[in-house]
Amino acid sequence: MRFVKSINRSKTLENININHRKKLILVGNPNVGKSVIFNCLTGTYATVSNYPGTTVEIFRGTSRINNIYFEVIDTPGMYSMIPITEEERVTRTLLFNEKADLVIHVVDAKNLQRMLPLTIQLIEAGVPLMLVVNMMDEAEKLGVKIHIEKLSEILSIPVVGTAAALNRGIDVLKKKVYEYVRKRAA
Ligand SMILES: Nc1nc2c(ncn2[C@@H]2O[C@H](COP(=O)(O)OP(=O)(O)OP(=O)(O)O)[C@@H](O)[C@H]2O)c(=O)[nH]1
Ligand SMILES: [Mg+2]
Repeated sequence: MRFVKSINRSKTLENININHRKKLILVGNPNVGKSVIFNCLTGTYATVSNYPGTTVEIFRGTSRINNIYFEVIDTPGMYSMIPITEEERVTRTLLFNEKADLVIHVVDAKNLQRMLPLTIQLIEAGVPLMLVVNMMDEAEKLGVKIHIEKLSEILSIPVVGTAAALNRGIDVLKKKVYEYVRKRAA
């Protein structure tokens, strides 16, 4: 499902000096809410392009958190860092070529156990990583309780709980993203 409200090449990355922008890449299994989060972060404008030599669509948008501008990249769903599909190959290549300041792994709170192996793979790949446990609303309805702080402690990476479709947790996510890149730049 696509959430880009408007495709506008001229208005997106305009006026923003590329050297001053931080890069943020959203990755995760299909259907976990990456594009909803992309939209929460970037708002109205996004550009879409095929990854060179492929039919895989990559969405890029801009986000501003306090005084920092971000280029946000929404990737197609992937199950593993060992690629099988063209989408997975593209996402893997993007991760290694784009040199993100932060990679956000989005998982579905209802299926945490099934999705954490990719988190481990991303940690092992050495990317600067944050975990977003999305669909907390649905997990709660099912009586699934997730200890966000404990998870962060165990994985040694920042973890944020969100229900992006309800705009829940997005402010906390933005705050953590800001703190992360500030700390990394220091
Ligand atoms: N209840 C609930 N639904 C959500 C939440 N986040 C996303 N969704 C819904 O989940 C579905 C998938 O969301 P997308 O953002 O398209 O997921 P995606 O990860 O981009 O999927 P792919 O692009 O196919 O990899 C949509 O119907 C969203 O409305 C959430 O926090 N709570
Ligand atoms: Mg998507």
